[in-house]
Amino acid sequence: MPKSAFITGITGQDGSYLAELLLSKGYKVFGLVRRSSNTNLERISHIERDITLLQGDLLDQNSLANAIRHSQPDEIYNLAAQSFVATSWSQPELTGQFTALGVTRILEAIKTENPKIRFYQASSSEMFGSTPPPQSERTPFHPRSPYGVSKLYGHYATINYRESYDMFACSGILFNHESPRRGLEFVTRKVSNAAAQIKLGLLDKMKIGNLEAKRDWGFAGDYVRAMWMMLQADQPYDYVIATGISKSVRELVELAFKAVGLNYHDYVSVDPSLLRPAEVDYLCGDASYAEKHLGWKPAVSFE
Ligand code: NDP
Ligand code: GDR
Repeated sequence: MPKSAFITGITGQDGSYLAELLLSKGYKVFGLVRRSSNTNLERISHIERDITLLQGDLLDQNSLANAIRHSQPDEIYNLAAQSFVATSWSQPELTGQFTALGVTRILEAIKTENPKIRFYQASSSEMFGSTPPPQSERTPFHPRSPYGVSKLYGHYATINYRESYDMFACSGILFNHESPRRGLEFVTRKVSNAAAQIKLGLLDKMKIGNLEAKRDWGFAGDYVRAMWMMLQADQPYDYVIATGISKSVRELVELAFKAVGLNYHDYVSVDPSLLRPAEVDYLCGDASYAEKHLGWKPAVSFE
């Protein structure tokens, strides 16, 4: 029997790469999509015929239980979230509903439908917030946004269901990971897109927020491999997934503009309205535990 997997957030960046990976391993893949007046399947249109999409929403407990009953998965990957940190200040309550309570809803649905299902929760380096690097599984959390606070709730909910009900529930504490499928509002796509448009004469200038924030940026394709590896392990555990190399937003901007033969100083200006109420200044992960226990290593570098 081929294994089957159910992915929430399948229409997002990570969901699309994970679905591809699982299909390549012979899985039957189910994905949760929420109803919208416009289709939103660009990232999975190339594999749409190979997967089964089920309607539901992290805000609706019943729809989650129905989707699990229908798909009978061996593994569930909870990737759905309000994932844009900046928006979490303007929509803090909704962010909590999706990103925090959504995790409890899906854990409850698993507990009721089949507690033997293996569960992956998409935790985040944003949970470390202001705690200085290097950040590992043993680093204390201090989130700095409603998003980070919500992710921390989901993280501890996952640990709590593992400890209370003996469920195979893991969290991957993933540092930033990017790709050509990244949403345009995130800084890597915003910058690479603007550099390309300016080069082509389609845009004059780019406004940016904090140039000094430092992030540990990896490639989404490498990171979904880690998610899958966590659910194949003998025991459930939580793992930091990162490259161990941190760069500033300024270095990212410089590199992107240089790649198209431009000097960023001529095109980029800081717009104070893009600064966040509280910033996460410096993230750099230590993924040595994942390397030792899962054999995971990133293949794609920042450059
Ligand atoms: P995206 O923003 O690209 O995708 C988010 C997904 O969640 C989309 O499919 C979206 O659906 C879905 N979604 C949002 N709200 C709901 C809801 N109420 N019900 C059902 N589905 C919903 O995120 P990424 O792929 O980048 O990230 C995946 C997960 O990993 C997220 O939980 C994110 O917070 C977390 N994470 C991401 C990191 C990164 O660097 N990318 C790092 C660490 C953690 P729709 O298409 O309808 O909007
Ligand atoms: P982040 O990603 O908040 O780390 O969350 P984002 O790309 O939005 O920001 C990274 C850093 O760049 C700074 N920045 C800007 N960011 C955006 N989006 N737009 C700008 O114009 C800009 N200027 C400077 C930010 O202040 C920040 O310091 C991502 C998401 O994928 C989360 O879901 C995930 O949990 C974390 O990564 C790990």
